[in-house]
Amino acid sequence: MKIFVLTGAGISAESGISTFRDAGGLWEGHAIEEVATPEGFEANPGLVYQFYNLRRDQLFEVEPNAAHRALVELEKREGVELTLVTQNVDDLHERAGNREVIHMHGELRQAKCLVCGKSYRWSADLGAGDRCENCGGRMRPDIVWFGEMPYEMDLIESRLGEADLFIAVGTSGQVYPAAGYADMARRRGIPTIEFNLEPTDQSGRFSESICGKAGDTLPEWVREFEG
Ligand code: BJW
Ligand code: ZN
Repeated sequence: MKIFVLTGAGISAESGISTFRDAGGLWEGHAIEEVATPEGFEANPGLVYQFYNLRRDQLFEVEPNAAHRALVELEKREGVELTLVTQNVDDLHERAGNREVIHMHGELRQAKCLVCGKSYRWSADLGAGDRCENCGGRMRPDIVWFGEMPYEMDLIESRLGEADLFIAVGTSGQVYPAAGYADMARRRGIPTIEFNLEPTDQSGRFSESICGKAGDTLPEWVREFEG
């Protein structure tokens, strides 16, 4: 069975990483649009570097949780072909042990050249003084900001087009194109399951909504899943 899983910030919440649209959606008084748009970066690069440096540092303090581990168990299950697409920029799916993780919104542990686009593994702080080894250009966080094209769109849509089951975990369904995937799956007539703390505005798009902490509900569902 081909299972397509889309994860969002809610799957990492129990590891201690904040979600985006709680607490008023602000980071130290700044709206997400100020720190997650090309215009925001141009206007105040120092603030944006700081935002992502702090979040990169945080990766060293957090661990994958039971929901991440449940997706590893699902990937290993006989007869299951898992496509794991995450909107998250943390590395908790990899650290839990999933084989293939598609980061459609980029990765905190990567930095990208503003000139030639080459992407590098980056674990130190990133700043205006850092330069690309390939062309000498300035560097930015390798994160997909609003108005930019998410990564691996063709691969994602082709996997979605052949899936037998669609699962969304811990995402509010407010950011496109990811927010459209449940509808695309439903139009194909496959079952769609949402795991979220609470019913979302998007719950109507799913054939089943399982409410509760993903760290509780997802392991239980995986244990009972028979393919
Ligand atoms: C739990 C839990 C627990 C908590 N257990 N659950 C108007 C209409 C349609 C589209 C647009 C529009 N205007 C603009 C657009 C496009 C725009 C968009 O969608 N905007 C909307 C806000 C309207 N999208 C884009 O710009 C995207 N690009 C694009 O469309 O390109 C096409 C194009 C390009 C160029 C020209 C022409 C076309 C790019 C989107 C990039 C998103 N980037 C961000 C920030 C970067 C990453 C970072 O800094 O970390 O990615 S935004 C932010 O939101 C982040 C996330 O990946 C993303 C999704 O959020 P997510 O994961 O759903 O988190 P939350 O916080 O919203 O929800 C958490 C959920 O978990 C909640 O429901 C909780 O209840 C739940 N929960 N604890 C289970 N324990
Ligand atoms: Zn370069």
